[in-house]
Amino acid sequence: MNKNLLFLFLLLSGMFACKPDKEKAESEAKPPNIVFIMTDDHSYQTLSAYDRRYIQTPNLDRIANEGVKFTNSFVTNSICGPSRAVMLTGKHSHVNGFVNNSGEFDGSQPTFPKYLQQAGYQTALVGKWHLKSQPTGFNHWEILIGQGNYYNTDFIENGERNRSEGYVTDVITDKSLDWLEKRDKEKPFCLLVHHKATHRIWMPDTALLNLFEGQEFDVPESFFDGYEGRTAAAEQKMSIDKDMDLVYDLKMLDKEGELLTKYRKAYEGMYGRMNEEQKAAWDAYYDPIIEEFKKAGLKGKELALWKYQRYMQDYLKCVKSVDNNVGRLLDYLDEQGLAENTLVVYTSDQGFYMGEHGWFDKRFMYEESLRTPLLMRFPKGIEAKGNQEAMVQNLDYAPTFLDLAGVPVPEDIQGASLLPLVQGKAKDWRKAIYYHYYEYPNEHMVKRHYGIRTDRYKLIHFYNDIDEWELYDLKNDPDEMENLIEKEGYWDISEELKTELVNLQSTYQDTDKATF
Ligand code: SGN
Ligand code: CA
Repeated sequence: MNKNLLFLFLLLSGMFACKPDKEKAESEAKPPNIVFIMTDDHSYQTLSAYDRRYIQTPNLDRIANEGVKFTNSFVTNSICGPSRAVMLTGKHSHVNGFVNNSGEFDGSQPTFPKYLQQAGYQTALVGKWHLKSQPTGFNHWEILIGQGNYYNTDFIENGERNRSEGYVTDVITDKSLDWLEKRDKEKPFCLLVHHKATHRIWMPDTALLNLFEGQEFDVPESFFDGYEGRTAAAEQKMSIDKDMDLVYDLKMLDKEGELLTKYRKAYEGMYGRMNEEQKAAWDAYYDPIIEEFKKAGLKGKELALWKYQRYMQDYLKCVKSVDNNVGRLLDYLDEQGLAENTLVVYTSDQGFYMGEHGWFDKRFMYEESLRTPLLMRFPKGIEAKGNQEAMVQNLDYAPTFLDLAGVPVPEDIQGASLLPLVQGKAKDWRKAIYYHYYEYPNEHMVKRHYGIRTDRYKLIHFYNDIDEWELYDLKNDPDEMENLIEKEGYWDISEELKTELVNLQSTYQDTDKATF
């Protein structure tokens, strides 16, 4: 070996020899990173760490197995923009001002990304935003326009509009990985990966179209609910049977143009975004189903059940893409030696109905949409694993992130850090949660309501153009089929809950319900 080569060899081997130690020392000294993955409308029923009936999600389950699964995780207002605003601010909708999807988020208010920035974090947001105003508090952002599209969607990147070819769940992950690669590696980071999936109209990746071939999914017991004693439930417009559009939601775009449904045109627009290759794969899968469907001439209950099966097929394939892509992110963290010093969070902006009560969509304070999946894998140093049963809300994410980063949680934040809870150090924890939904009259026609949930009971007041109370015993009636409000023997319980509800409204300063 000549002298120069020997020198180079020694230099390189020296670099490689000391790199792991250097990285180790750095990661020990650095505040933990945060990867906050959120999907849109992903139900806990379709995440196998919670429910194994419909799909296996091994990558999401990995977060649960290596971390904490929150078994009683709820939102405060089950709708997209408002849920996101609650997460960003740690404050209820009436406080952060974004009460329904028609609003515009006041981006001048404090949010957890801003506090983290001030503490030296690099912050980034990739994917769905849905808050109308431009994101604030991020060093980098690339957001979908409104709901975005499943195929070849447009993004706004730091103000500029660009189209990205491909399937949206893959693209959002690619962009997230890209940012992780390019970030300033000297600083801790907080990355928000916010997927469009599994939002309506549940367009699967063409690569996964043949998944679940021939599979029949179990129909929920409450699928043919008659809504007795529940006026608001009876008057919604989110029924699989009556409101799910054959062409738009279920992709029955027949070439003959005979299925002239209300939203056929809208679907044509979405289908039209696909390139020739994507369309060919799409048609190869759906065309035979369309043909068979037209021949079958289904009606009544048979048709409703057929719609349910088609809905599940499409939705679950979207879930599968999410799971695969979460796997890519977790692998990247492993490969880069980042896993140990990173909090990984997986959640959805709310839950969703998979045919329970005959529905799709969300909004109601009933369990399927009040709940949301929540999995957290904590960085080294925080020994937290297994199931956490205390009632937590999306209100708690902001203070948890701040607490983890060593930032004092501001007094006006209404949620609480989950760190003491998961470490078994919480002195006392909430015994009841508060909920308030405002988006009425609007799509799906779910009436305005607010309510309280304890570990056993739920009391809801529907108001605005209706004045009705509902009471459920979640232990004896987990499907919430029987409204007990007028039933003998429940008077004391409902009075106690009403008092507690008023207390919560005063604690959270939600006393003026007529404002919005
Ligand atoms: C869209 C959907 C609705 C959905 C809302 C809110 N219709 O308007 O079905 O309830 O979003 O969803 S669609 O025809 O545009 O798909 S949210 O998750 O963004 O709040
Ligand atoms: Ca949503």
